[in-house]
Amino acid sequence: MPIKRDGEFVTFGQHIQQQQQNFPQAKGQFSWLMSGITLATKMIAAYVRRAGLIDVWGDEGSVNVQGEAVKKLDIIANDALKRTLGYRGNVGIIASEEDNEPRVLQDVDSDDSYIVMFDPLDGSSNIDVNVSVGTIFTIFRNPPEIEGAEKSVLQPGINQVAAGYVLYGSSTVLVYTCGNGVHQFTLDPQFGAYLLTREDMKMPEHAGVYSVNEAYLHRFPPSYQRYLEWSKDPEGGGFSSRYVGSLVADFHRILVKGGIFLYPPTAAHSGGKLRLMYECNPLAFVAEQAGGVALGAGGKRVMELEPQGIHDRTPLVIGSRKNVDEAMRFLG
Ligand code: AHM
Ligand code: MG
Repeated sequence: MPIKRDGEFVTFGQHIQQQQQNFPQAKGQFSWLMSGITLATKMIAAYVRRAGLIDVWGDEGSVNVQGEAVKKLDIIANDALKRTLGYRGNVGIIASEEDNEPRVLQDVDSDDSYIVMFDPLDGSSNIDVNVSVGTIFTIFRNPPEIEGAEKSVLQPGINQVAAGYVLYGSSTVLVYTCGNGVHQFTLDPQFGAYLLTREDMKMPEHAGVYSVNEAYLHRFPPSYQRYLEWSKDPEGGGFSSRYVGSLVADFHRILVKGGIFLYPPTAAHSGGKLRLMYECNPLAFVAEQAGGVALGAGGKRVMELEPQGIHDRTPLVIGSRKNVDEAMRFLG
C-alpha cells in the first residue's frame, strides 16, 4: 500500500521537493529535471504494457555501439528520454548506452547544469518474451570549468548527485537515491503518478541467494568457480539461485530480499560485460545507500573507478554486505 503522510499519498514530485529542503545545494531546477525522467519512463511503461499489441517486438535491424542488436523498444525508450530531457533547460549533456557519443544540449552558463546518463532499456533481449526490463539513470553536475562533452562526463561514480532505475515488472516501480537513503515509488496506472511505497530501504545484511549466468561457469576465472562451488555446497553456503538476465530485475530482488549478483570477467568479455557509467555506477550508488556493497574491476569500489571512456565495462559483484565480504574471501 502507498505510504501516507498527513493522510495523503506522497508523489515522487513531492518527495523530491521535500528532499531538496534537506539539501541547500539542490536547487528547485533539480525536480524539473527529475520530472523529465519520470515522464519518459511513464511513456516507456505504456509501450512495454502494450508489447505484442503494437509493433514493438523484435530487432530494429541495426547494431549499437556495444555491438548488440538494437530492439525497436530500445529506440523508443532512448528517444523518449532524449525528448523529455531535451526540454529541461538545466540538462547540459545527455549520454545514452545506445549512442556513440554524449550530446550537448545546452552550453554551461551556470553552476546549475547537469549531465544525465542512462541505459534506456536494460535487459531488452527479454522484451519479446514478457520478462521484466528496466531503465537505469544517473545524474552528475556539469562542471563549468571542463570543456568538451566527453571530458565532462568522465567522472567517477562518487560524484553522482542522484541515481536510480525504473523496473517494468509486475508493476512499474521507480527506485532512486540522491544520497539521502533509497526510496521506492510505484506507478499507479489509474492516476498516472508514482506513489511512495517504500521509504529508506535497507538491503538485508545477508541472504543465501546468488544471481549469475552460471552457463558461463567454465569461462569464469577459477576464483569465481571456487566461490560458486562453495555457494551451492550444502556444507558451504548452501545457497539457492535466481537469474532473470535483466540487471535491473536481478538487482531489485537483491535490494529487497538480499543476496549477491555477479557478472564476472568471461572469455568473451575479459573486462566484464556491464557498463560502468550506465549500469554499474547508478546501481552501486543505490546499493551503498541501502547498506550494500558494489565492487568492480580489481575488487575496487565501483564508485571509485576512474572511467577512461564513456562505454567502459567492468566486472561487477554487488549485493548484501556480508555476502560480498564472503565472496571476497574467494575473489580478493
Ligand atoms: P543490455 O543493456 O544491452 O540489455 O545488456 C545488459 C544485460 C543486463 O541486463 C544483464 O544483467 C546482462 O546483460 C545479461 O547478460 P547475459 O545474457 O550474458 O547473462
Ligand atoms: Mg543494460
